[in-house]
Amino acid sequence: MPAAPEAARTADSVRTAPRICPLCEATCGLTLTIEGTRVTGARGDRDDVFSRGFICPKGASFGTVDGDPDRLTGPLVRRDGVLREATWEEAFDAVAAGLRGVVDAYGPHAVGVVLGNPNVHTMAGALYPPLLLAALGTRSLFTASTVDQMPKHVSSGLLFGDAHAIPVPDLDHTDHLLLLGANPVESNGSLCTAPDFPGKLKALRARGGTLTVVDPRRTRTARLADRHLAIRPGTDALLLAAMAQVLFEEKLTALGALTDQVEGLDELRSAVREFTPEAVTGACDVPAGTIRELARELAAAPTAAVYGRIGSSTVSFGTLASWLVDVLNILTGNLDRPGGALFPQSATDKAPRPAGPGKGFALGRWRSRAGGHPEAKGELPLAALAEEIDTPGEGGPGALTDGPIRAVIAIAANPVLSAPDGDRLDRALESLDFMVSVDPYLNETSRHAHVVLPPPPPSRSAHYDFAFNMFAVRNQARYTPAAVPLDPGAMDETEIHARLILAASGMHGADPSAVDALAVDSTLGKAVADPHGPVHGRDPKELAALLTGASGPERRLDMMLRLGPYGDGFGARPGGLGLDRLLAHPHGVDLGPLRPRLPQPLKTRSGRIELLPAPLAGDLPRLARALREGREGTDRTGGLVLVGRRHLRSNNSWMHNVPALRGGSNRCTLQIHPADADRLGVTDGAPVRIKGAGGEVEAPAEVTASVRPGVVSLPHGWGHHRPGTRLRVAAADPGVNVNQLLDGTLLDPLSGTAVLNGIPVEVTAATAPTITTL
Ligand SMILES: Nc1nc2c(c(=O)[nH]1)N[C@H]1C(S)=C(S)[C@@H](COP(=O)(O)OP(=O)(O)OC[C@H]3O[C@@H](n4cnc5c(=O)[nH]c(N)nc54)[C@H](O)[C@@H]3O)O[C@H]1N2
Ligand SMILES: Nc1nc2c(c(=O)[nH]1)N[C@H]1C(S)=C(S)[C@@H](COP(=O)(O)OP(=O)(O)OC[C@H]3O[C@@H](n4cnc5c(=O)[nH]c(N)nc54)[C@H](O)[C@@H]3O)O[C@H]1N2
Ligand code: SF4
Ligand SMILES: [Mo]
Repeated sequence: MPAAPEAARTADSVRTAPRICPLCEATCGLTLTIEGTRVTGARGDRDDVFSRGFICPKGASFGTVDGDPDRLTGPLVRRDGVLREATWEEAFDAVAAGLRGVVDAYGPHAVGVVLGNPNVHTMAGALYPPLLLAALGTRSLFTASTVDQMPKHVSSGLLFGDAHAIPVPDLDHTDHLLLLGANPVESNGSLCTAPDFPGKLKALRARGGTLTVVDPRRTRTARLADRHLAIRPGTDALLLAAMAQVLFEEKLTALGALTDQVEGLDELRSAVREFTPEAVTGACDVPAGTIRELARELAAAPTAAVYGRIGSSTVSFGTLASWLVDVLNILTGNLDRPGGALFPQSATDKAPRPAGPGKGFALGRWRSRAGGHPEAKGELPLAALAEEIDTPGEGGPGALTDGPIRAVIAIAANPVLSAPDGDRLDRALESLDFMVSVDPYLNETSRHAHVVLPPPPPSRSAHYDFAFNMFAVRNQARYTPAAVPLDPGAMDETEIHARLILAASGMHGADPSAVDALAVDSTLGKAVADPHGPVHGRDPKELAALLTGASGPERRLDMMLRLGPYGDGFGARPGGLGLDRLLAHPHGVDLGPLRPRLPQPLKTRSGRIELLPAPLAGDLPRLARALREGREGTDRTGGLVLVGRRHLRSNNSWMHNVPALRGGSNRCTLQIHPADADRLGVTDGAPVRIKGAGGEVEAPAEVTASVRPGVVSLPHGWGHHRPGTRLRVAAADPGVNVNQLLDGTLLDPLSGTAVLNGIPVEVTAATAPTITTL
């Protein structure tokens, strides 16, 4: 566990400290200015081996995000229906009793674990949740992945046998980038960790490369491109399938080094035969000739990469689209080659095994109780959380059996805003026997908790990017210790997680360092038994004694680095990586550009890339049917279709409380094309009512030609009007919750991911509130 807090420094001492930014996936190195214990400034760290000084407006506001006065400084426990300040001991007593009561009465699956996005931005979120799930023995796991990237995990699982083997575009070297449903100029990129993504796109064009952006909105990224295709929402899978069809038809496939590593090429050729450009052009609203050109250019480019994100993922055919992205990379020989799409090798990955057949990837090993949704990667759809709580009864065959979920552990998760139908979830959470939130804010979700356990602000936490280094465009490793000591009475988030695990496993009150010790024992035990690993046959106790680090999490990081692909192997590979090296290099250790790695990452049963896995082949007829019936987006039949958007100065549901990041174009408006606005009698700035299957919301219209006709756009993460929160700034201009328009039933069937883009809505002009002049 973390060392005891150092004595607070004197208020007048001004110093700087490095801190990797946790506010988006770009993981920029920052230099914080610290006055006393307050972060008063942040600038890009020019010496950072990866980000080289880049910073965005969010990173520059690190100090105000960190020092938000609405952050909770100590735990809250519900007494007589009211959340009141309590000691950590009281809080964990309440957690232990609350969880125990539900597990004893209803069984482990009656405890739902909900993991939100910031878990991938904290060390705690990477190191402890798997242990929590094991301690509870629950399979009721819901995460932000099923409102985000689960389609990519499923497609990678099926293609490569490993749900985490996700190829990333080689941004620094590619000659040709086809980008679908992503707006990295605002989002700074996702499943492609690249500080200064916009600069990399500009550099690509400056070196003579080409950029094509496919997006129903003319985004800031689209404006940087050589070509922007304003596709009809929800139809990317059709576009990509047609490109694959053209590659086959025009004999443009050139698998190169991949030729002997794939199976199913002929089957794939027949599977996409019907998706000709001429067949899909009407649905996609992209000319057939353009689709052919896209395919030919992809084939002709010296190197090229296809990359798709949110807008091609959280849609009806998200898994098919995610798969087809890699299919195109494979068919053009661009997978696993420099300038194409490569598999990063992160320093905390397991040391590479010899290539060969693996266990493969299974889907639907169990099902959710109420909805019968198949699990994907061990998770159930976040969109189904509400029904798992509020629907009584037993599950069907293969379903979890413990009856409704009666307790929820929500860690860094605000599903009332980020998942479909927040009103229903709101009621469901309120009905629970027990709920605990690990969250710095009392917000739309944590207000339902019986216990709120607040982590300290990011300046008080050490940081290592376990998750994002797996998707980074350059291999590197960086660690920043806490920049400011813990405040009196605060608890490190790693310790909060460890104590939660103890409470969940009936060991409440034990020393939390026992959790790290158990994790170390288990990992080292496996490592010494592994004949291919660097420590085979050694004594785990001897290895544990060699670990360095001032805290349990540091020792675990040291262990993972030393066992990893660049590690010192506990002496087996002198000069290799360990925590010491990272501490000695506060700006990071560069591990070089992405390099070809196949066949080593493959874990399919065949040991090859399985181009047309059965679940995907089984989903293609659904795509064909939608094409025939014109169901892939209703704007073909005259209705409006809703898509989302992100703003550079936002972050999902939790950054609207920072004054410096608000205002300007960062507003919760409904973007609508002038032609649609005219037709509906909607004027710029006037309120409109938007109606979807799950409910209605009202927002000001923003009439703009940047959305294509037939499409409207609302951002997510807004709707801060609910009582009982402590978000004083956000509540003053709450915006509306776009996810209230959804009823939670629209899912990509293979991945259980909510359809958040391309959903039919009705828009009407709302009567403006009467303005009375006094
Ligand atoms: N309509 C629509 N809905 C969407 C999306 C969309 O594009 N459109 N995007 C989806 C996507 S991609 C995602 S990832 C989800 C995100 O949605 P969530 O998973 O809910 O994540 P956030 O809203 O980022 O933050 C969740 C909570 O984490 C807390 N938090 C912040 N920092 C920390 C920390 O250091 N520790 C802890 N313990 N908690 C912290 C915040 O206070 C907040 O309550 O939203 C999804 N919802
Ligand atoms: N500033 C900021 N940065 C963020 C976040 C944030 O909230 N704010 N969130 C972070 C998170 S959790 C994530 S997952 C990433 C996401 O990062 P991105 O994937 O870049 O997400 P968005 O910026 O929402 O861009 C998605 C784009 O898809 C388009 N789109 C919608 N429907 C379709 C469609 O059917 N087809 C196509 N081709 N395009 C479509 C939308 O118009 C939008 O421009 O961003 C991360 N970074
Ligand atoms: S781009 Fe992302 S990681 Fe970099 S400074 Fe901005 S918010 Fe932080
Ligand atoms: Mo996300």
